[in-house]
Amino acid sequence: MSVSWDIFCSVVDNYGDIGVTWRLARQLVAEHNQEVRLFVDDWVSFTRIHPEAAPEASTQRLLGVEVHHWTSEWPDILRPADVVIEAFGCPLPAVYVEAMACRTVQPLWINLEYLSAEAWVEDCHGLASPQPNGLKKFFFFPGFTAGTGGLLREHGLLERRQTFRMSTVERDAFLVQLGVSVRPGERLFSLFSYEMPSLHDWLDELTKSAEPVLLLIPEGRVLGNVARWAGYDRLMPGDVYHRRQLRIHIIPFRQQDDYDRLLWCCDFNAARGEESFIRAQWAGQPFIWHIYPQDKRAHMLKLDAFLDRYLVGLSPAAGQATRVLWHAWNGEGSLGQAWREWMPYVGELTAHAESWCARQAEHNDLASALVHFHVERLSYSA
Ligand code: TRH
Repeated sequence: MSVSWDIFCSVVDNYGDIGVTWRLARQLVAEHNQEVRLFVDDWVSFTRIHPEAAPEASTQRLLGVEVHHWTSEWPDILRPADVVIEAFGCPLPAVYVEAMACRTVQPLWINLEYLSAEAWVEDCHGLASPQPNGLKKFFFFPGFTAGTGGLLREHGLLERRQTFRMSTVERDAFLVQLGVSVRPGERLFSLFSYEMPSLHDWLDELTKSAEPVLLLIPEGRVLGNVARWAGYDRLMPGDVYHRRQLRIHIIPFRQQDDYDRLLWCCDFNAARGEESFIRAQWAGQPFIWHIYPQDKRAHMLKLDAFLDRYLVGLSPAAGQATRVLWHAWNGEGSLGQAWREWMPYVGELTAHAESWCARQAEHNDLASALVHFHVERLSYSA
């Protein structure tokens, strides 16, 4: 049975909001045969992660998803779908909410929440909040345990990753497309982060690495820090910089599936926010997280909540070195020293990253969990 879904995305900043909703929309169509409309208020961000979108269009069908540019002029002819998702609590248009309440069969209204590894998430996942118009809004939390909605993971993702990794032809062709040439013996790292005042400490350490490192950096907010370290005014895609054991190559921002391939090419990935953080986990290689900063250091609680889960199974020394490194990466502690002290454990972390990935893949994925949630609600109301 094909069910209709409306997903609303208001871009707060950066690419995480649209990154999550676009991936979810695609997956609902491709794997669950659902009819999906995605309403996004920031077309520029959308075209960055999906450059095939026409720059000026207000509505387009892309990979089976009907994508609408959501502006303040809401076309009130649109009938609400069977399932309505407000991503990250974005307020829906008032006329749309009125129309939801008027439907004969009430739509399932879901607030898709931000990702957190904190324990309280399991208690709140799936809770209903009665609304003044008689509808109920359900809170749906992604997460890392069976008691949450799980993580976005496409069917066959890990198998595709494995095939890609085994094929030097595919990998080399992809890197050529990026304009990157790898020298013999180079380890590949990727860096996607926010501004990082202490980045120079890490770059200094990389110049002294035992093996040569090629650091691939998609254009974005961290480039200012890299440019200052390298002694340039600015850096652009295509720029290459070399100092001792470290080569840096700035690459263009690519569509989402290419970002996955980039992660799969690398021995170490630095990710950020929410979406790239999850994708780095599916890459099954050691990674680090630049968490989205919040007031009163609230993000550090979230960071530690994730680490409390992630570090289970590592030796105490590797776990401690990883925690110290992740804190330093997020501005707390000396990054150079933390990197030096973490490096001896890289082998252990490599094996651990793959087993974490396999354990996470045992949980239901987020899109399937949402479809299942809808089916369950239908059977309650039948
Ligand atoms: O961009 P982010 O920092 O996004 C967010 C937002 O700031 C949001 O408001 C905040 O709440 C959230 O973080 C926690 O990081 P994120 O979540 O990793 O999203 C980046 C997206 O960009 C992700 O879908 C991957 C994609 N991407 C590409 O498609 N191509 C690229 O080349 C790169 C580097 C990323």
